This record gives sequence, C-alpha cells and structure tokens, in this order.
Amino acid sequence: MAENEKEAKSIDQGSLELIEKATKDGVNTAFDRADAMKPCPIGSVGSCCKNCGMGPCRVPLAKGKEETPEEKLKRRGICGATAETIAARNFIRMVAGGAAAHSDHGRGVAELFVAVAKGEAPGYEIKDEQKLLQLALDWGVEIGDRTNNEIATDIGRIALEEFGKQEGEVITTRKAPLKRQELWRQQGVMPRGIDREIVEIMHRTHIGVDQDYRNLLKQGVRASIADGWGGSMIATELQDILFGTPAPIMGTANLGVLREDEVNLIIHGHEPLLSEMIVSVAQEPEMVELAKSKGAKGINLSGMCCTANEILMRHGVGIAGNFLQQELAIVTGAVEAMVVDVQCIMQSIVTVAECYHTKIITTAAKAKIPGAMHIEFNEHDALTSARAIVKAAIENFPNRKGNIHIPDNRTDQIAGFSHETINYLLGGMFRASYRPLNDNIINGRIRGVAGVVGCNNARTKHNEGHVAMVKELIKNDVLVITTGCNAIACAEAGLMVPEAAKEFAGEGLAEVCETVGIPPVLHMGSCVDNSRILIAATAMVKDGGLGDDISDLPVAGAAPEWMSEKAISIGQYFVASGVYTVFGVTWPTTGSKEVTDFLFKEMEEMYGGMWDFEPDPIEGAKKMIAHIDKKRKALGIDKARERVLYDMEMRRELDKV
Ligand code: XCC
Ligand code: SF4
Repeated sequence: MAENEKEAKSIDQGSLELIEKATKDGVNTAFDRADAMKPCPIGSVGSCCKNCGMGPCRVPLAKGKEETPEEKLKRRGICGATAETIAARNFIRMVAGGAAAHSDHGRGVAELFVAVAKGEAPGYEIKDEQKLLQLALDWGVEIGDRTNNEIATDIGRIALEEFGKQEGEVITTRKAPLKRQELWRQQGVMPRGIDREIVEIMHRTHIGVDQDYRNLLKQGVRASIADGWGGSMIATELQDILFGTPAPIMGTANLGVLREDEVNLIIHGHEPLLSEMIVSVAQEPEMVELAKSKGAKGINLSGMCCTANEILMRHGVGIAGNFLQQELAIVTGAVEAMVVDVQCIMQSIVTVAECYHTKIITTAAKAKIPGAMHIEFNEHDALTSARAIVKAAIENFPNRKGNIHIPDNRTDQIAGFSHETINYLLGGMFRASYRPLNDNIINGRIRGVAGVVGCNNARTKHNEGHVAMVKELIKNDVLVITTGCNAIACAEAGLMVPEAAKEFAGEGLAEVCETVGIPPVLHMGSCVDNSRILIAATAMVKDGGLGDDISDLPVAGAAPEWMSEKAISIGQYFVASGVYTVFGVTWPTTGSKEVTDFLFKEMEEMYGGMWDFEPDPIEGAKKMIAHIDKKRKALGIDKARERVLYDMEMRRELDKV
C-alpha cells in the first residue's frame, strides 16, 4: 500500500499508527478489506432482490422517458416485481433489522428489570427512584405506599407487554407532542406493538405480498416509530432507573487510554447489563491483588462502541474507540481481553486476536463467534459471569508477546448530558426547564440544534465526516447533540470540553456555552439513547415559543458515516418525528427514482421531516443549516439572528477602537 493511500484511512494519528503496525505485522483489517472488495453496484443502490429462490434478480433504473407497458415488462424481477418494489422492500427490511436490534435490547433490559424488582437478580438494584416514580405516573402505575420493587414489577410487566401487544398504541409514544401523535394516527403509522410492526415488514416483503412502494415505506415508518418511541425508549428509561440517569462526568477517549503496565480489558458492544457488573467487579480488592500477582499494576477497563458510551456516561470509564478502531485496539498487542455482547462486533476480531495474545469473550446466547471463548451472561447470577471474565483477562497478562505499541493519544471529555441533565443545567434544580435554550434560539445566539449520530463506515475516511460536519455546525452557532460512534469521534477530536466552545464555536453559541459551562457538543449516550434526542426535542416544543410540533423546530439530524441497519431505522424515526435528516457515504435506494423521491420529498408533506443524502460532510452541514434557517423564518425569528450578527459586527468595530 502506498504511503499516501494509508494516510487516507483515518483523521486520527493513533489509528494511522496502528493501521501501519497491522500492515507490518501482516494483519488484515477492515481498512484493507474495504480496499480489496468493491461494493456490488447493483446491490448498493437497492436494486438486487434475493427474497426468493428464483433470484437474485437485478432490476436496473428506468432509462428516462415514459415506458410503454411492453417496455415496462422487460424491467422486472422474475416474479414481476418492479425496481420500486425491490428498492422499497430492501429499504424497509433494513428498518426491520435496525428496529429489531434496538428493541431486542430493550426487551433484555425489561426482563432484567422484572428480575431485579422481584429480587431475583443479585448485584443489581434500582438506582434512580425519582425516574421510577415519574415513569409510574406516566404509565398510570399505582404508587401509594407501595415499595419501589412493587412499583417496578408493574412497570417491567407493562414494558414487556409492549413488545407483544397486538392492538392499541405503544405506550411510550404518548411522550411525543400531541400534534405529532395525532399526525401518526391520521397517517396510519401509530405503532400497535413493537414486535408486530417488525414482523409485518418481514411478511409484506415476502414474494408477492405488498407491491406498492408507498405502502411498503409506510410500514417502514411505523416500525421505525416502534423503535425510537418504543423499544429504544424503553431501553433508555429502564436502564436509567436501574443504573442511574447520566449526569455530567469527566472521561478520556481514544486508543491512548490503554496502559502498558496494567491488565487491559475492553468492553465492546451495546447492552450495559453485564458491563455494569464488570465495572464493579474490576474494583474488588481480590481482583486487583490477582492482577498484581501476575505482574500488572492494576486493571484498566475501557469501552468500545456503544457500551463505551454507556459506561462512560455512568462511571467515567475511558473510551478506547469507535467501530473502526476495534481491530486496531487488539493490534496494540496490549489488550488482555475484549468482552463483547451484541451488535457491531466484527467477526474478524477473533482472528486478529489470534495474531496477538488477546482473548475474545462472547457473552450473549444470541451472539457467538467460532474461536472465541464463551462465558454466558446470566442475569440471575451476573456477578459470577463478570468475575470469570475479569479473571480470564488478568490471567492472560503474562501471555503478552512484546511487540506492543499504544499510541500516545487521548483526549479529555465531559459526557452525561441526558435530557434530565440538560433540563437541570439550563433551568436549575427548582425550575428545571429548556427555557434558556429556547430563549437563546429565539434571540438568535443559538441558530438551532443538530442531532449528529451514527457509525463509522470503512468506505470513507475514519471520523473525517463526523468531525468536519460537527465543526461546520458549531462554527455556525448550531448546538450539536450526539450519540453512538459520532460522539466518540467528537470526543477524540477534542470537541467535548467546555474550552472547545471558544476555539470552534461561533460567537453566539460560544457565549451561551461559556455562561452555562457546557461544551458545544453534548454527549447524550449510545444508539438506543437517540430516544433522549426525541425527548429533548419534545421538551423544546413544550417549553413554547418554537411552534407546536417537532417539525416546527429549527433542528436537523445527520449520520455522516452511517453503515448499520440501526442507523436507517434511527434516521427513519427522526424523519417520522418531523426532522430533516441527512446521511453521508452512500444511499441505499438510488436504484429507484420514485422511492428516493418519496423519501426525500413526499415525506416532508406527510411528516414535516424528510431524508436527504450528501456525501460531502461540509455540504451536508450547509444543507442542515439551510433547513434550520427555513424553520427560523417560518417561526418569524430569522430577524433576531440578523440582529445578533449585526451586534457582533458592532462589537468587532468597537474592539478596534
Ligand atoms: Fe454500531 Fe452503536 Fe453504528 Fe457505532 S453508531 S457502529 S450502530 S456502535 Ni449507533
Ligand atoms: Fe426475483 Fe421476485 Fe424472487 Fe425477488 S421475489 S428474487 S424479484 S423473483
């Protein structure tokens, strides 16, 4: 590989060093595989169907002008399906995959929740009583003089029922602005039960069922709402009650959090159920003693992907990296064990680990990898599994092979900006509210708010899109809220400390950040925590002055380096909630102009939000800003901003004298 080609892989110096080390060590990574394997040009635009045994069928885009029926019949799958049907089916199957992943996570949390309430899960307890009682009020669960565990048993039961419910409306959708709920009912997309909407996608996309792309995409919307306002929201709410609602906390990020003289144990994946236990077990004196007896100075935990975000938000555990850094962490040669659960785990880490001394430990019954050690997580005896995992890591310390390189790069960050925290920081304990945020949007100091989220994608330079887009937004006075791998990219770029406001934000945003003492980019958590963004947007609506629905707000969403099906589900529920949402890298329906137009244009008339695609992150940011300005104008607050800018001009003039 040429030197300049290697440089194009990441904007992160430490990652580049390890990509080079991997090459030297003869270890192939996702970066090499992305070079070696080009994406299929037909599949990547959504035009390949393999939903039955007569296919795969590849149906190309129509060539311009109106087709005659005879011509139309030549551009079909064997079953007669059109390019529109195929693209729409593929798209909503991605929604189904993503919604299933988030919701199954939510179900797992609900199951643990019930077990904890019944006293059948030693080691866990209810940490946020206030949030428990709030949820009881929201869901109509009797409080009276019942114990927390009694209340929690009812809450857990209701939560579990939401997955298998056949009729009615998913209970958490009640959190949405009333106007939005009404709109969903009108459009026929109010989800009934979480599992039902996902199953219905699988049915409708079977050969010969739903063959009207609009009707297919409508079901995609319904399932996505069941994700964001259902399964994901249940996951976030119950996790907060069990493990504590995040509050501002200091942490560090990047591969430099690994330590040469300690046992390095990386927790990678998504569900915080087990990682919470590992965090507490790693502090037990016997474990620390055991580590010392093996010649290590201590035990160093760090996180990867969304598990990293979860344990950072609640415990300040360091973040070793995001999606594309998982193999690189092992390439350091200093990782004793990487413990994984579900989602975004590259199968190749097992083989990369074989090239060094690292142990990969799978823990979920539903997610095994051949060649990995499997220590199954059992919620009824979580401490035992957690101890076995930490021990396995410690005992592997003496097996290091030398050839260690830990990049010297780590940044500080402040995380933990849950909705409750933002509410409190802005309004104070006794009058918690979003008022100051709304006021500063109305007076123009803050132009708007952008939710920038999502993955890394090996088809584009690691972290470049994330950081370029976020910098462009904050420079233009747009406050950024973030989750997932974008949050990690921002932390690694040093955007999550209060000082970043002065350095990178526009004057208006910087002024607000300095007054409140917050960074210009607020870390709201993991992928399921995108539900926090929905709650924050709803709080902005409820506080008043910015319209009466999310679609009125000067806000936008983006996933500049997306790759997972979960990102598609998230984007779809952002759009269904009224948010303009722009994705980078690639767009999976360009094989059908009709389907793409429907998503990019018609959806705006239906939901007030729509999809867009823009591979250039700066252009993407500009489009988001243009949408924010359009909403400001509709609200009649566009003049305020001109005045603020004028004020700044005047201030600069004054500075000169
Ligand atoms: Fe996975 Fe959640 Fe994407 Fe990162 S951002 S690559 S889904 S870890 Ni949700
Ligand atoms: Fe081809 Fe139709 Fe089968 Fe899809 S469902 S593979 S388009 S025959």
